[in-house]
Amino acid sequence: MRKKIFLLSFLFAGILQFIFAGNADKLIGNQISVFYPKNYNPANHYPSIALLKEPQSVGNIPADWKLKPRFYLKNGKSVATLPIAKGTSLYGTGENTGSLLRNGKQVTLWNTDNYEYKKDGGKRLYQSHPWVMGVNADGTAFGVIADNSWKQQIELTDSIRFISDGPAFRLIIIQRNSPQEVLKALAGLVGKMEMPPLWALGYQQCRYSYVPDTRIKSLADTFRLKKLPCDVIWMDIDYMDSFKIFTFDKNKIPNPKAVNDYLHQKGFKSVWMIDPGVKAEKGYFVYDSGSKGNHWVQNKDGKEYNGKVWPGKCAFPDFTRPETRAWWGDLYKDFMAQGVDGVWNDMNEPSVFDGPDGTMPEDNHHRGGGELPAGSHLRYHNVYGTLMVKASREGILKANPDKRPFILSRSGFLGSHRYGATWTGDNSATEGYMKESTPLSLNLGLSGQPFSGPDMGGFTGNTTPDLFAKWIAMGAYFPFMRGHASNDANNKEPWAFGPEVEQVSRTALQRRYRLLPYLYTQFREASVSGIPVMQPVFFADPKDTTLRKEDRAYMVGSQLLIVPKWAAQPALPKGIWRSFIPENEVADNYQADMKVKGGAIIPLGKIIENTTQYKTDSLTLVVALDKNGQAKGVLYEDAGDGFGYQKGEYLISQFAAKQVGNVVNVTITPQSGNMKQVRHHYKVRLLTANGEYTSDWNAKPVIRVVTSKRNKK
Ligand code: NBV
Repeated sequence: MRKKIFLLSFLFAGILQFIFAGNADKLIGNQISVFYPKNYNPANHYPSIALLKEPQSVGNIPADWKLKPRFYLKNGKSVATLPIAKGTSLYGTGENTGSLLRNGKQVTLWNTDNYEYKKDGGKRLYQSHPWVMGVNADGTAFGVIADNSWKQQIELTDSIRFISDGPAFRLIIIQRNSPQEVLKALAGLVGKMEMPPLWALGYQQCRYSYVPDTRIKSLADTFRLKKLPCDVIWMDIDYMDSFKIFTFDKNKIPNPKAVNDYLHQKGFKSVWMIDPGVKAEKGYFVYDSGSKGNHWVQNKDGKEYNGKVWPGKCAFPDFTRPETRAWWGDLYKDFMAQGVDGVWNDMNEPSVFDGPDGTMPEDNHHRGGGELPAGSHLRYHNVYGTLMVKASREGILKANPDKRPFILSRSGFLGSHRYGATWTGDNSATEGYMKESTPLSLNLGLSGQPFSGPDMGGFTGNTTPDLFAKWIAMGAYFPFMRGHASNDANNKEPWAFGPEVEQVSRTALQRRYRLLPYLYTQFREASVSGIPVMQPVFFADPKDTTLRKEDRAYMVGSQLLIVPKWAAQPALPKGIWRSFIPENEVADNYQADMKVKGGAIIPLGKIIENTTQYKTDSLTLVVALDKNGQAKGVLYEDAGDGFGYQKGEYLISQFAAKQVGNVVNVTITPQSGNMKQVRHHYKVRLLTANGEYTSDWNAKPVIRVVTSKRNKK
């Protein structure tokens, strides 16, 4: 056996040496280069968890390549530095506290269960993205990946500096003409988000925890009774029997299938929590089968590692092992058969109550397998959650091969957006946390993860009516929109704060649901190009350096600007941006200002209560002309779930508006996809400097709006 292992590792080292052929710096794509330190040993990093595949040389680095890193060892740590020119704005570094602009910041990449972001001054949160994007003074941009999963720090003081506790690592550098192009190139390397089911874009209601079953049902009933749009109800840990994953507490949830059926009948989907810690209790089927398959992470002596989490003493699956990932994935079969729609992977940094620094010891042992070598927890800690979600996704897909999986994961790494969405952990009910949630999600988007959002309303502490109203009015446009509350906090459902805030919530939620045709189109865009759904304002004009810091206002796609009511004097892009308010809205003091870019057309749908009612048969096209009297827009449609869209069952329609004299013609042209087109009825709302003009509803492919006084609104 030993001989066999020796021969295999010899072969493995040989293959690696061949692949890395002297670790020479090289060009690996158009304006993308990889740089190696002299003492680089591929066995310490290969295969990369962040990258889709091992990059291949396409030639030598051009002689005029400017961004050259320096590698060195300092105080026993491996360092890589990239000098930056004056006027460079830095972004990315994943999930961070603080402002959108990262210049001057320090970040630790060591996934941490960071309650209220208080540990280590919030310098490390639940995820690690060894990635920095730089925008030069002239609007051109670059990006740097430190292809390294080991514990490390990013310092953005006088230069970009990655400092690792692990062995020397390589850097991949992308150069492009704009930040958007950098993100497309990043997506080419680390992959894109898969299209989520449409229901995951709806409003989601969570609490730690909605139990028993009667409470879940009455929660669902109240949403419908009050006509507050909502798609998803979330079940937190208390549904489990003694916190044992893949079980249900018989007293609280005697019939999980019946609960899910009830929710489905009312047009809801359900998401249920699954943590990585498995109660170490003989006779519990997950622990027994895990022990039989030898699936647990080991301590440094090669024995089963145990640590304390919710169920007490737990064992932890070693997700570096392909056999363990397959076993874990198969556990979802019976679970999903209960009618579960989505899964919430929490505590997967992993969080261990009695472990050093709240996690596993760094010298714990992961056995690896397949291409992944055995290694210490110091090497695999930051990717533990990512490998867990990968295994969850594969298992859920196997259980329900015709449905798009939806998984929410707390922990993540650069590239984890390939497997699931995320939220920004345990925030608190204060205005500070509310404001911070925008740069948090923006920087996740600038680090490859387009599907994120905060615990809306704030997780810990009691939320005041005013804070809830402010938060729901600004959060209605985030890619992921879920209200959540800790077990000791007040009720935080939209009706819990009295009739005024309930109406503010209804308006905000109706806005989100009316925007779904546009929002879903942005998700499609992110899934094909890597451009984030939620974008910083400076994306509207990367050359305008006055926009670089703005992180109160934000954009959804490139055509819609959101300015929260509370954002005083935000820096906004120059040019034409026209505000609009959806028809028949009840006015209040909280709703955000929605601005359409001059030259853009935004499709709005009808007011619905959940996405099972989603139809694109009646669309309102909100048109803002550019200075040449023209505008364009896109609509992406598909079945909202399943994989037919990958075989062409989708429809992309183009909208184009053109002004000739006092007439604006809006033309709708199917562009690609072979999904049967529903007969669309359109109404145009033309926003101009002199007010608004509307057309009647009709189904013609060209809609005429006459900008005469008669139909001016
Ligand atoms: O499962 C309970 C909570 C959950 O509600 C929260 O969203 C997670 O971030 N979970 C953490 C564990 C305990 C939090 C105190």
